[in-house]
Amino acid sequence: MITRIDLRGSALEGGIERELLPRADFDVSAAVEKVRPICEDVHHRGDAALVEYAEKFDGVRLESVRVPAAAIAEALETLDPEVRAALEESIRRARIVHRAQRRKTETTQVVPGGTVTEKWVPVDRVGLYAPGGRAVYPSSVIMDVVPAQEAEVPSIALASPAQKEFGGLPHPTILAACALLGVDEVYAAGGATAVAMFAYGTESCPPAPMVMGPGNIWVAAAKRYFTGVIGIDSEAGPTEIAVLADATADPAHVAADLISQAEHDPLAASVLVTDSEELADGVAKELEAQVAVAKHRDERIVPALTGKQSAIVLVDSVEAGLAVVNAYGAEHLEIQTADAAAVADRVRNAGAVFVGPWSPVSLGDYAAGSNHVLPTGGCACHSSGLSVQSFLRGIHVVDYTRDALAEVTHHVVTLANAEDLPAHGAALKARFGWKVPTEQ
Ligand code: HSO
Ligand code: ZN
Repeated sequence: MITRIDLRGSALEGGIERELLPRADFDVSAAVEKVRPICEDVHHRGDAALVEYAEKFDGVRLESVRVPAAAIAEALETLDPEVRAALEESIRRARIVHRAQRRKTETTQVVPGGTVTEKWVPVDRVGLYAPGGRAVYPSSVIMDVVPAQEAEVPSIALASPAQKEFGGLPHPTILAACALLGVDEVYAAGGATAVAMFAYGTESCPPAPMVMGPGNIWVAAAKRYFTGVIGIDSEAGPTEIAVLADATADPAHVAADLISQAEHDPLAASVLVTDSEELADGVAKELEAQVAVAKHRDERIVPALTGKQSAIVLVDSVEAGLAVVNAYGAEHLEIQTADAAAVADRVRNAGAVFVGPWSPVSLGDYAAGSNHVLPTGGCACHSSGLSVQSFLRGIHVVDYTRDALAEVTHHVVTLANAEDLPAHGAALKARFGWKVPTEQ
């Protein structure tokens, strides 16, 4: 069912064209045109527009865009205790990892009397998004909120689509996760309307200078629309898993992992890169058997695995496989080879790497402590997943004494003149009787 791409015999070590590798069409640019009028409508009509769009897209009339505190508390009270325990453990582990990401203010003495301090300051406020269309992911609430909290963002708000089934509130498990995390500012808003609500602000939602979190193509398009206006994380498209495996891997486990991410979306990508034809055959066989009994088989898993974004890629060696996965830049990359840690060490492009037979992607989705909001579509070649750093600005604080400034003035004046910007040099000379101090 899954396509095979045979790259054996090609010289891959020097790199490979990314176009040769499977990938879904996810045309965010085209979607930007569609979300533009929606965003502008939210800009001009505020809450009234949000209520109308919820009615149109989610089929429910909202009583209020802001979720009442009582509804959040009630969601936690009625949460299944086992789900609560699992969410709590996921939060606990995520906190351990994200707390370790906190940045310390660093002061560097450049010359005697001249220091530059890098001060890490969280954004004043962030609007987070948790999907709630095809998928309702309370785990994404954790992955959004924990790094923002560990970054000490003073004001954290979260939006998730209104659910008809729950009277226009976001899904109760989303609300319960908010309650467990201590997030009390929650909005029933979905897709582009949620991003516009945060970007512009409405009567009930103050604007936020940053909007983060995963979402569908409309969320990605709205984020792109606001690029340069607000801070955003990297665009998250359909989920991807790549597995680099050799003959030592267990075909049943590899197949299960490929299916696990195919379960998200018909456009999800599952890619196996292997130097073992035997493993390729074993995984193909396992896929048939496991997909046959999988829950979301017809609507998501089969279209994902048979789509052009998924494939088994045959290569001559693990070395060649590394060239392929580095060119691909998967959102999630599993290394299931002999000496997996050494191979993983040589991965340069991936959203997150999962090492060896006991670190499946599903562990990272829920409870490894790592973040699951990761760059997709090859964006892992230039961007990182969500982390404490995503919510911080590093501000350089420059502090020079008179002597330290005097010592470097001639260089500044020279460079200013070389750029034909003499007023720049004059700003220093003014402090030294309009002269270059060394000439004094
Ligand atoms: N694999 C998804 C995250 C997720 N999985 C949420 C299950 N729930 C993107 O990293
Ligand atoms: Zn997942």
